Amino acid sequence: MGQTTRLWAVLAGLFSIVAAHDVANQKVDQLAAALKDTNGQIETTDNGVQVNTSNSLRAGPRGYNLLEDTTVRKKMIHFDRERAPERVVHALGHGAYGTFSSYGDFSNLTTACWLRDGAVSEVFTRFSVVVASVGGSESGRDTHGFATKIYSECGNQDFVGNHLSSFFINDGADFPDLIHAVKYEADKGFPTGGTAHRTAYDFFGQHPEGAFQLMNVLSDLGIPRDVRHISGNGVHTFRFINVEGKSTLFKWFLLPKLGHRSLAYDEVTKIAGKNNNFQRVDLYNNIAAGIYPEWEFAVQLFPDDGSYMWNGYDLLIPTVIVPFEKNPPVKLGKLTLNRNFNNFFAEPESISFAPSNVVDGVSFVPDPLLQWRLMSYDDTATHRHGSPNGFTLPINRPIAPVNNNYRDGYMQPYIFEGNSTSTPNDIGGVQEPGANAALHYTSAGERAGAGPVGRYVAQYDWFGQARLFWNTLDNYAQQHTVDAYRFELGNVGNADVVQRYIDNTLDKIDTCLARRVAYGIGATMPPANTTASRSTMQRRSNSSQAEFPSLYPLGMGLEPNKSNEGLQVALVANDTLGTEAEVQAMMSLLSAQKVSLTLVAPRIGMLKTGVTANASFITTSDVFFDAIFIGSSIISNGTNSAGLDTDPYNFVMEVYGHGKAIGALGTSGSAILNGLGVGGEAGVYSGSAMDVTVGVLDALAGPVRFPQRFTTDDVEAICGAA
Ligand code: HDE
Repeated sequence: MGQTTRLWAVLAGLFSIVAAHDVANQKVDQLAAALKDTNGQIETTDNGVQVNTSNSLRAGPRGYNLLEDTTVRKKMIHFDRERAPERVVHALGHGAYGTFSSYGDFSNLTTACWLRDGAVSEVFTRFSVVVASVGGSESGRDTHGFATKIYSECGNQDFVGNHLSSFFINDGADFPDLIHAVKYEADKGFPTGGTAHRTAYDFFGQHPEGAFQLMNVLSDLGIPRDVRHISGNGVHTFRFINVEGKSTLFKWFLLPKLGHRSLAYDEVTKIAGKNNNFQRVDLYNNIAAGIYPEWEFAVQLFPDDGSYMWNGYDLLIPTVIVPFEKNPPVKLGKLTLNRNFNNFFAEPESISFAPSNVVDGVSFVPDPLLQWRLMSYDDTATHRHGSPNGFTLPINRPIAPVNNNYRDGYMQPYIFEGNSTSTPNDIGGVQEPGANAALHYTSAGERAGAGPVGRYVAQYDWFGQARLFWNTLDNYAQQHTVDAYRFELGNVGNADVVQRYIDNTLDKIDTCLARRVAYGIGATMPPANTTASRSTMQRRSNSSQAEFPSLYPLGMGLEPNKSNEGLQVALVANDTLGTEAEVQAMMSLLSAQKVSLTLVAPRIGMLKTGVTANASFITTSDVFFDAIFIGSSIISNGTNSAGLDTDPYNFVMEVYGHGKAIGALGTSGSAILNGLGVGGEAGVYSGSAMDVTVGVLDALAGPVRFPQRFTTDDVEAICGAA
């Protein structure tokens, strides 16, 4: 290669990096152009005439409204149609903007431009829950959606995943049935936000392939603290294609740099009542405070030999997961969420994701669940927007040029020039891309598509996969999962459906699990068969002994030294509890870790101690805090044994009951803790403000919760000796 051409190549390379960077700004500029600022403007009708629309036009001060009051009528007509249909699933959601940065040049794998060296693309990510409708609680136990749209220079690339790695069904044909079964009972209209009911467990009982996923949802993974502490999972296998047409199969993940955190189930139910928007508030406020959550985009790679099998794992069955220990994911890039949206309806509500939105270099496999998704999302978006032109909305518009012969349709925003509306054409219309634009790929002999036409049901050891997860859980995590099954099945209200699920699903996974669930809800316990359960009963201390610890990222000790960024702690204070000096001492340590402190007292404002409370036991609740502190007592008022009045007492004891860290400051600290009967317990600290704050921060970064406080079953009594 000559001197000059090499120089040109380097320049071209440099230019592409510069272009990539600008790509991110291009979307920001495109969105900025769509912003409409009506603040301070004179009110007008929709035809631009300034008018008062706050008072009806009437025949005299006490007369009838006039039909010719077109102003208010138009206002009313628009208002009556402001609600667009909510999503049929994942209706309850929120999101934020950010960037996707590639960690290097991955053109060996794919021609996708968002994985080029130095490529930075703007993104929008929407988080959601599957079952609840708009207005429900985001913290509810459910599968959480994690959908990201990358506005790359070669087109929009959507990754529409969930926070859990598997799914409930293998064939999209069953999806409407799944959703009908988990949503409210048609003849009652309830429950509207969960699966603890008859039709759901009748369905789950018929679909053992979903047993692993359901157990994930019923473990503490199903009740994440917030969306900054969940991972994204593509579930399906996808295909990378590089410029030579080489196909490599992959499963994608978004791994949270902050690690995983969950709530306690009792907290979930209380947060649902006290602030059903807890998760969107957490994301919004953290981004507003400059605390930007990040995830690493990682892929498990599988050679494409045309069989869609890898080491015995069937890559065409979406419910089958490949443990990270077997195929460690490779990190290719980073997602950072760093900008809140301007308008909820125009952005998180109107965005339309579709797994079919891929750029050249990314493609699909013949997975019957994925295949139906390639149809459904575009279809439902057209319904939701009441128009096939939803892709022209600012939030859905790519930065890459869109030129095609889509014409007309409701709310078509463009005035297309010229008369050519077909391709191919020789009259100067839209031209076909060159032959090599077609997405050709070679895989070592595509065999999966071969065989007689028919309706097939995938076969796999469903119960084995669920047992693998059950055996990964430590005994506290198992207890929480047993309690969740008891809550769900205990509310089904149909003994046959319950017993069938226990006998035909849980007993096949683990007899001891089935017996414990049955025991708790008064159902018939399957006969004990200690042989099968011996392994579980022995493996009860912690999950690190498990074969695939990655299956349960909340496992004790799996994510040590987690960042505490964006967590919230409270200091319980009143006119005799808490000093300004200890508040200052705590603040220096807490702000260094970007942990926010709220001072909670019987009233908001300046207390006799000189401390200013910014919340009260009425305006907030202990369930919103990850740990709490009790201010040092400047006098002991002896109002009750612990020296705490009812509200602070309940506040502290509920935190204790949820297994969270508690710190009592100053010399009075240990007396107050002993008074509460929790002195010396794990996760309970007393001493100087500095020492206690360090202790609590280490607890938040380490064990986070102290499950030793929770009651657990007498497993041997229920399941027989180990
Ligand atoms: Fe969805 N799914 N889904 N889904 N899904 C929708 O599209 C569908 C599935 C997921 O924040 C809908 O725009 C079918 C798996 C997320 O806007 C709809 C099947 C996974 C979101 C739809 C599945 C998902 C949706 C409803 C089985 C995890 C929210 C509104 C064949 C990998 C996206 C909409 C957002 C939304 C259909 C299965 C994730 C109806 C037919 C598996 C995160 O099109």
